[in-house]
Amino acid sequence: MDELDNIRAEALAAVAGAATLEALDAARVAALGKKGAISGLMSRLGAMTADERKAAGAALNAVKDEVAAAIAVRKGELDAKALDERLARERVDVTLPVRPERQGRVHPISQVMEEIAAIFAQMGFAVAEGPDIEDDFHNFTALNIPAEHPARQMHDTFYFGEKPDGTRNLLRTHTSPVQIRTMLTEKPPIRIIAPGRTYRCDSDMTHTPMFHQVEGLVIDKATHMGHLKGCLIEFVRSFFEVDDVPVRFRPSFFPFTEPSAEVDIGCSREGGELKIGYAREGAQSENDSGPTPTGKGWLEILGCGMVHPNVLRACGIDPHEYQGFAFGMGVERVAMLKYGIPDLRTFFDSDLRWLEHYGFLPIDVPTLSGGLTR
Ligand code: 2NM
Repeated sequence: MDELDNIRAEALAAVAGAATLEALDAARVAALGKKGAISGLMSRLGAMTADERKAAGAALNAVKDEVAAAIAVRKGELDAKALDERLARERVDVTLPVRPERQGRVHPISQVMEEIAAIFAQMGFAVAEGPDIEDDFHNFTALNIPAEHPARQMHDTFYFGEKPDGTRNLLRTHTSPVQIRTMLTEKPPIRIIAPGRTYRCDSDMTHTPMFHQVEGLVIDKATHMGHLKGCLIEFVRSFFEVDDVPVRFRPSFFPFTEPSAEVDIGCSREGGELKIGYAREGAQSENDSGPTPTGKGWLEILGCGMVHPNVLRACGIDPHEYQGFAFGMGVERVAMLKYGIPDLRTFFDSDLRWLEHYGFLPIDVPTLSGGLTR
């Protein structure tokens, strides 16, 4: 079988000499393809005697396997070479400065959370964080939300599957479980804000299944409603950067606070443009039902209240020794009001042109001394 030796040597040389993946494939077709050299020899087996065929067939198969193995090895080498070349070709120098037209933007949600944190940091609040995946106790039970409460229903809360013990985890529906965890692990006095993602099974023009909240908590021996009012009025004026913005506390209800209130800020509308605070001239008659085409109205921006004694007790804090206040706000909502963003859903579109318009430059880090926004 000199002929087979020649074919073997030729095929192995062609494989070893293949400089590209295309050349290697051509060598494979020439040796092993349907019309290739080895197939050519195979087709001659039929004309042999049984003994001849057995010996020749085995020899052919051995060469076939050897050539196939050589092709696999060479393919590995060529693939590695191609990858090295591609990595070299696509190399970028990440230390080069960003071109101005390529400058990234800080998302308004990130910017507004930083602004809120800067204001509360100035007032002595620390930032606390917790898991997005929570359990029933931290998200509901400890917050004085009873088992029959509608917030616990499937259609408001994203639940995970049942665990072996029969309980189900959930995506937190507010950042309040962070406050619960803080009260359980830290001794008063407590002064924290809890910014983060929250989830509710709700999706329409004004609701997204994931949204952001900043909540706050103050616990001390003699904290009272006057502290709550002073703290939140100060926050609202700093945040909207309007010194004389009217603020109103309207009685409300939450299971986790008593008494509870909602905070409204005064606004006016002139020529379709919503303005936080009252216009100095030409403002129309007082109107309690919200902004009107022209004139004054109220916008709800926060919920708050004195922490319910049941919540303190659930966290091992004696309500006869300590009391405090808590508050919560939707970040998307206050961002829309402050920066005139008309459509909630656009926050989550990842539209670069929108980001270029509403986003912030990374150097515009909010600080109170530098002005929250420039
Ligand atoms: C709000 C409104 C009012 C609140 C209460 C608590 C806790 F854990 F201390 F009980 N955390 N957050 C609270 C109170 C949240 O959001 C609209």
